[in-house]
Amino acid sequence: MPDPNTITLSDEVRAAINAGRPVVALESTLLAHGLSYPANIDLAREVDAIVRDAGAIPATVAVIRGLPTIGLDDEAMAILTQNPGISKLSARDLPIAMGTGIDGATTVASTAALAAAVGISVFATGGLGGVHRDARESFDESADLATLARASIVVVCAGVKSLLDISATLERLESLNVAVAGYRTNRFPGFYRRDSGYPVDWSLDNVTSVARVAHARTALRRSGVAGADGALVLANPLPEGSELDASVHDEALASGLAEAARLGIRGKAVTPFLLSHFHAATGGESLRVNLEIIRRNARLAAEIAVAIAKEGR
Ligand code: PSU
Ligand code: MN
Repeated sequence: MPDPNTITLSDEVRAAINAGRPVVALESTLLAHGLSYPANIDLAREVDAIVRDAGAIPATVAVIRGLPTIGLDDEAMAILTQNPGISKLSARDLPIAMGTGIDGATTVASTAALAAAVGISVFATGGLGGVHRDARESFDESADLATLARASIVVVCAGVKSLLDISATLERLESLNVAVAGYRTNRFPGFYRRDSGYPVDWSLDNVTSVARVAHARTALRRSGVAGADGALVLANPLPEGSELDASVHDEALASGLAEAARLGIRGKAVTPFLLSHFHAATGGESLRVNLEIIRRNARLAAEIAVAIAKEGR
């Protein structure tokens, strides 16, 4: 366990980790920058209950007054959800946030890095960051990818959004030795849609097999085997009937990409800009889908955390 002055754990999360009980890490950028108040706080409360119902302890990650914190109290949750100007912190931003004492929301990269460092084995999010469509010119590739190559954790997500270059993202995950499997599917999901148009090599059909894979990866890493120190990305598609309508999706995507290019949106503003464009352009339909994805991923992550704890005994 790292120095307690570097990463602050809530009493509940610390006790659960020490006892080997199931814990699920949760990302905070999707609350602070992917949704607005009060939808974000409502979702945070719902997800908390979903994870507990499934037998695990929820552990939302953020930086509060310069302290990387795992397991947020009500005050920290209020700071995170009611302050749209709060910083978005990737892994490289953590020392800056700590040194300057600010509050910030953590991305997939920084959430996975912090959670893995304290021994949490499962993390639930919505969609991963990835390679942007204009990356050949902009070099815009999310630090989520390189960080997942070094964070030993199972990441439950709904694939990546179609606003990214999905093919390039999958190729980069392969180059970086990040394991990718579908949950009960051989098609990589595209967040709002069940099938991004690209396959995944592996499908895992139940949480026990996910837990066995996670334990095998940990065993290889502990044996010093190169390439085994990264994440396992488990892509959990929406059920049939819940997807965003294909033409609504394609229209929102085209107008969002055009608008981002016209306004010259750059850097870490690109992803939040496109997400909020989607919510506006689909008249809230994408918001409904987004919430459903996060609830489902939190439930599956909790079931996996329970299975990992059981298999570990
Ligand atoms: N993709 C989504 N929803 C999100 C994000 C990505 O579908 O909320 C957020 C996550 O926090 C992710 C971050 O880690 O955006 C990636 O941002 P960037 O592309 O700037 O690395
Ligand atoms: Mn970027």
